[in-house]
Amino acid sequence: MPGLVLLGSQWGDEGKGKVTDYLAEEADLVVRYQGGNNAGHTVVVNGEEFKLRLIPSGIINGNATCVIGNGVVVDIHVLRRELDYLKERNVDVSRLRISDRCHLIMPYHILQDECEEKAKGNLKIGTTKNGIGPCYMDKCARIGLRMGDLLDPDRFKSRLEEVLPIKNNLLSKLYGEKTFEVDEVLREMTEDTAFLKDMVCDTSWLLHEALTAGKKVMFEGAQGTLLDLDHGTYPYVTSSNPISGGAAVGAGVAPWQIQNVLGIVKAYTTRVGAGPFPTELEDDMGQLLQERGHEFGTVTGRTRRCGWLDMAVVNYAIRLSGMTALALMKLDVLDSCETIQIATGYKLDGQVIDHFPASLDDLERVEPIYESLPGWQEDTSACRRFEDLPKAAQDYVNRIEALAGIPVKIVAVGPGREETIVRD
Ligand code: 2SA
Ligand code: MG
Repeated sequence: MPGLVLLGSQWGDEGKGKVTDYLAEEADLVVRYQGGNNAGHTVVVNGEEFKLRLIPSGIINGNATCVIGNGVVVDIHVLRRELDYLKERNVDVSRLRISDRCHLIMPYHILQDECEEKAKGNLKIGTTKNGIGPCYMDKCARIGLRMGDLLDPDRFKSRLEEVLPIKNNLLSKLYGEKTFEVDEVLREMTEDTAFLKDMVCDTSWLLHEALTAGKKVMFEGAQGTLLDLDHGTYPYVTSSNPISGGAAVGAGVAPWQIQNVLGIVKAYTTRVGAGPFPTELEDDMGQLLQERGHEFGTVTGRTRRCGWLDMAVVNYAIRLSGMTALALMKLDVLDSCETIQIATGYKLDGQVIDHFPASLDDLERVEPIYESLPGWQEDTSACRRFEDLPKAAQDYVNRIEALAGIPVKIVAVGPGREETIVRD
C-alpha cells in the first residue's frame, strides 16, 4: 500500500476474497472496480464462512471503508440481499459507499443475458447469467441507467422512458421475448431504494481525498486476468477489465496512485465456463484437484475445470498488470500428489513461443512444456511459517518464484484466515 491492487492471475477463483480479507486489517479503504455479482468471494473467519458477490470482501474484517467504484455494475436487489445477510451476521455495513456513476443491472439485462447465451448455442460463453455483459453493452452504447439516476425519481423515469423502447425492440424482434412496461420496471427498481441514500456518493472524490491524505487503499479485482475483456481468452471472457489498469478507470484514480500489484495465483489452475485451457486435466488427477479443492462456483455452483499450474498464464498476467508480488493459494490441495507438474511455457507447431497467443485457435493447439517436481505427500494445513513446510513444498514455491521473477509473499494452506504463511 498506499495504492495496492489485488487481482486474479488466472481465470478467477484464485482465492482473492481470502487475501483481501487478510490484508483488509491494514487498509483504510477497500475498493471494487469492475464486474458485479458475477464474482463470488469466499471469506472464512473463525470457521464461519461468508460469501460475497458484490460488496468488497474488506467489509468483513477491520474498519475499512468499502467502496463500490464506478466501474462496477450493480444489481440493487442483490445488493440489498447482501447487506441484509451481512447485517444478520453482525457485520457493520454503514462503511459501504457506492459510486453515483455505477451502471445499474436492469431486469431486461438478465433476460438478455439468457437469450444471448441460448442464441449462441454451441458457441455460448457460459456466463453467470446475471446480466453483466448486457449491462456493460448498454454502458458502451450510452443507453445505460446509473446509480445517480435512481436517486432522482423524475430523471430515472424519463431516462427509462427513453431507453425501454430500444430494449423492448431488441428483445422482441431479435429474441421474440416479452416486452417490459415502464411502470413495472419502475416499481421493481425504485421501491425500497431508501437504503441507498446514505451510501451513494462521488467515490472517485472520496478516493482522491483518501489517497492525498496518505491513506492505504486496496483495490480488489474480481474474476481474473484471463477473463479480461481486452487481454483474456476472448470471446470467452467477462465484459470488464480485471487487470490493474482497470482499477484506475473503474475507481477514478490516477495510474500513478497505484504502487503495488499483488497477483493471486492458485497453486494449480481452474476455469469455469467454456474456452481453451492448455493445462486442463481430464483424468483422475483433475478430479482429485476438483474434489480436494472443492472447486464449485460460489455463485452458480458450477463445477470448475481443473489442471496444473500454468506459468505461461501467470507470467502473462504479471506483465499485463505489472505485478510486484504473488500470493500462492490452496497449496494444501496438492498435499496428496505424488508428482506435480508446472507448465513453464508453450510449444506451437513444435516451436517454443515466447508470447501468449491472441488467437483462440492457437491457444487450443498449444502444447504445454511441463516440468515435473516431486510432491510432498504430507499435510501442510498446520504450517504457519515457510520453514514448517516440507522441503518439496518449499521447492515448489521457490520454483514458481524463480519462473515468475517476483516474490511469492503469501502462501495459503487452507481457507481460514489463520491458515496463511506470510514471508518477509
Ligand atoms: P459473465 O457472467 O458475463 O461475467 O461470464 C463471462 C465469463 O466469465 C466467467 N466468470 C467467472 N469465472 C470464474 N469465477 C467467476 N465468479 C464466480 C465465482 C463464478 C461462479 O467467483 O465463483 O459462481 O460460477 C466468474 N464470473 C464470470 C464465466 O464463467 C464466463 O466464462
Ligand atoms: Mg470466485
